[in-house]
Amino acid sequence: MNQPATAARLAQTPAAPAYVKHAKLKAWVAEIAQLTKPDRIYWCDGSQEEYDRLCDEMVASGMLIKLNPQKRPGCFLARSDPDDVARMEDRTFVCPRNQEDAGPNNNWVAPGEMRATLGKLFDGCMRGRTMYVIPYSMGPLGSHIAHIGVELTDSPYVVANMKLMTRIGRKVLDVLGANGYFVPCVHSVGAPLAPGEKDAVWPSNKQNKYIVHYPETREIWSFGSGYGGNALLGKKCLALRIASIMAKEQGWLAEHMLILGIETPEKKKHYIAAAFPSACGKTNLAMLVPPKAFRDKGWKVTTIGEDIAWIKPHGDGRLYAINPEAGAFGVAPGTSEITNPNCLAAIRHDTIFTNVAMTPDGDVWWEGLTRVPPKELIDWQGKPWTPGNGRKAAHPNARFTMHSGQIPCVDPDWENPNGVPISAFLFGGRRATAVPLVTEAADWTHGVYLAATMASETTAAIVGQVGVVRRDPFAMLPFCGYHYGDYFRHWLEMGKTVKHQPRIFGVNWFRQDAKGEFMWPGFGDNMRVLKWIIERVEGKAQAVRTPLGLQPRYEDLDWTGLEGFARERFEELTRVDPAAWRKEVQDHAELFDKLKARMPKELYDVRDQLERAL
Ligand code: O2Y
Ligand code: MN
Repeated sequence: MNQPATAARLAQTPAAPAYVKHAKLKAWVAEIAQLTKPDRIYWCDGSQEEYDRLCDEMVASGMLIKLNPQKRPGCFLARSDPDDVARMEDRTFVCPRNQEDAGPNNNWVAPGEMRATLGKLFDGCMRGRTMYVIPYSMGPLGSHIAHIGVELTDSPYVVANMKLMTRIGRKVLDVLGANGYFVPCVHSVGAPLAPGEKDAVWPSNKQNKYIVHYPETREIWSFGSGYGGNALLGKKCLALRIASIMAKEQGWLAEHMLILGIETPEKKKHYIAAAFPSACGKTNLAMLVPPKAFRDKGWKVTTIGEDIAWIKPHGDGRLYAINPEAGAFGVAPGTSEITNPNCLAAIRHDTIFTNVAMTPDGDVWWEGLTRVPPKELIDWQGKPWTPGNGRKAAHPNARFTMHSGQIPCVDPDWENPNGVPISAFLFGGRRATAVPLVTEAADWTHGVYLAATMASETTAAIVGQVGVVRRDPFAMLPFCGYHYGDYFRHWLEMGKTVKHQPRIFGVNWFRQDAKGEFMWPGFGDNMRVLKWIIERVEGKAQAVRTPLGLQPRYEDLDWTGLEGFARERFEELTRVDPAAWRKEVQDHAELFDKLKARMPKELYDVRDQLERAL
């Protein structure tokens, strides 16, 4: 990697704290400061005092609102600019030298051209602001699966969120030492301040937004947005796009997956990693509360992570996973005592809310939190709101940021540096039609096919159309940092590296009946499907062969507590409609066609078999 370390640069390095021993890091910070020209440089130590001070400063500047300490102790509300409310896929670029390497799944601009564009935008972009240096670890400190990044940002909101969601500060520099490797990340809201100019409450750049990744040098540059995945560069940019590239080179997997633990009544512990596209209920599944009848029998669910998994082969022939994050940036709307009580308990305190509504007594509210909305609210844009006025009180992509340690059902091993062994992979999307409740792949290659061809209806987590079915292989469409064909091949190869391959399953909680109603209750009742999956892994449950793979019969699921669920409804929910599937398989062919320059032949073979079976 290209980290400059010339004597001249070092001579110009602004004073870094004495504990910073890494000469290349200091030189790089100086270099970026020379370009961006901040008024001040601040090295984050990661302490609680530092977090409290920054939050106080943001309250003073109006960027944060302190919520009622009786109702939400340690909580704050941020309201973003209405133009800066979600990830922007059309402004996200992966720029390897060779365009083919980015694949048709990424926006590409030649790196030289992109550097020229960004060079101009970043020149002086931090004037009037502080540049914060955030050393951060993705993964438990010192874990052999973890990696270190350093984000330079002019947003104190980013620092506060990174403190909750990753491990930041001095302890990271201790692990980095004098020569350790770090991923360099530069972020600016792109709103320099002239002397005496009043700052915006949520500074951003309306004209220019860029989220850029350079694979060869593993650099991340983000300009113009202060929101979520665009600005918290450890998350989608490092932990998925750059990490997916590193994982391919180094023989591991960086995936858009939650990780949950399941303890059986026999006290056997299993871990499942599950990939779903954005805002498909991953947080709810990761923190699932089993139905009472299951809890009474001794089934327990625990959370390792709710968005990202880094997975490595282990000497015992299994795949082990860590959650590289230490907190969540979860979607608030729809989160309630009924859908996710664990999450609601986690965000009672010490949480940053973004773009939710505020009650007159300084608490928060969003659509779905309560059945009946409060009589009056201040909406996510700071305007008075009353029920029935035709506007949403919270933005559909409103978020909470909280530390994973606050989740009541967090797994005791959530910070285990060695990770946890994975028994099964789940791949799911939001599909109103065609896709059955659960299907087990016949083998690893078939499982890779199932994941490669998954699709989902889009939601508010991204800017653009909502409710359109799009192919989202492995739920990685916005996050795979290289050509999807190479990515599928990497998955096929990874299967060969482990003796004990996790089983692979496809799920769909969102199938609808002819009246447009969801056929499956979802939420805690998903435990019934998870139980079948665990029993398949343990060789205890039956399944029937269908053209799509193996499926449970009605009698293979445990219906205790849901006896009213009719056999006919289950059969409809798991039905394979050959006509719909012939169309699906055609869509698969179209996807493969777009990727054909690098598609593995094995997946064409599975497609042909599926076509014949139908
Ligand atoms: O809107 C954003 O920037 C957040 S996107 C996000 C946040 C947390 C978890 N997943 C996602 C996603 O889009 O997959
Ligand atoms: Mn996600």
